[in-house]
Amino acid sequence: MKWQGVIQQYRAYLPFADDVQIVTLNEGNTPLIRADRLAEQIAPKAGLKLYLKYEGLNPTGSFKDRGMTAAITQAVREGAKTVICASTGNTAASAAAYAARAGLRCLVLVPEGKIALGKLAASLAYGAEVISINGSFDDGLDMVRAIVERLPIALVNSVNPWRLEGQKTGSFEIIDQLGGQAPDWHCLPVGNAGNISAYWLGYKQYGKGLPRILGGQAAGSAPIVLGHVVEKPETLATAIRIGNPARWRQALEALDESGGIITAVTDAKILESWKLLARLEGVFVEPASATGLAALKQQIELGEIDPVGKTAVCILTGHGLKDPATAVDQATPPLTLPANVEALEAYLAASK
Ligand code: AN7
Repeated sequence: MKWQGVIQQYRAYLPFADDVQIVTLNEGNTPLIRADRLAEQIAPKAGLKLYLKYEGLNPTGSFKDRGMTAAITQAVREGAKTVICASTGNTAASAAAYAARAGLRCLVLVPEGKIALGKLAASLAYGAEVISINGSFDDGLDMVRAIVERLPIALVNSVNPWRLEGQKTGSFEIIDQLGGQAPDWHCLPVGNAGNISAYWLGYKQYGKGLPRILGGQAAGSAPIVLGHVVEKPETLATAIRIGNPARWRQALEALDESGGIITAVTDAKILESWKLLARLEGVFVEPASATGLAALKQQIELGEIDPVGKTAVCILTGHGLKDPATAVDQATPPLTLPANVEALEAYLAASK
């Protein structure tokens, strides 16, 4: 059957009215890529079956589109004319795109100077009203939660339950792509904790086995690991620069019920895994998206996870082109040569 987005594909598992008008960009159906070179790097000779769920290949370049098709579909159903969210960037771009498609006004609040360029560019291109606040994502979330109490505006952050409904289709897809069974480990970055909560809902609902969940937080923004709010979250992985996750309680439930682990990884380790993904497997992601892999690598090194014969899926939440500045900062600058073949030949001779 032709793929027409996650609502159409998994309709039987979603609580939409029969006659709902679906707002979709044909999101989902992202590749689950076997990564043998990477597996050998992080767990030599262990026979680890490692898979990468490349969510950066969704229509707006991040996993957020799965939940956004659901949230915008339901907002339209309920008669909304305006939607709003706070965002570190990806939710903003996704909300802006689906709102454009549905003909809704869209406002997005982003932390000033802490949103990656690709996310800002996309949100503006889709015609959202982008509002920069001199505060964190958490401050923005407080603001949008308060404004929807006062004005008839639909909130499309993952505190909106429809976001989780759409997002949980990621679990269904992984199980389908693995031939009908769940992996042993499901590894992902944790920011506002919508994704971890949604995946766990999905695995439980599908009834085809349960993985253990491994959540990674950036060390400078690790409230769930620390057990307290982080007032001034910091990390180079700006997508997950969040100090007070809205779905904190549900994340703890997912971790507890699955026998899972939540751990903090340093920015250096996030970048290390980000580089391994690109250089060993040709998969370019934004830094936050490497946090699940960094957590897995770290827990294997610490002896907390035994990789032998296991199947692990790492959720790669956003595309590398979201954050071109970090990619360029991390690289050696390109070489400059005169425009002739002799110069190129001389370079190759010297660099053998
Ligand atoms: C690439 O866009 O919170 O734990 O406002 O963009 O469900 O929050 C983004 C989060 C991981 C964390 N990876 O997911 C936002 C926002 C990427 C992200 C996360 C985000 P949640």
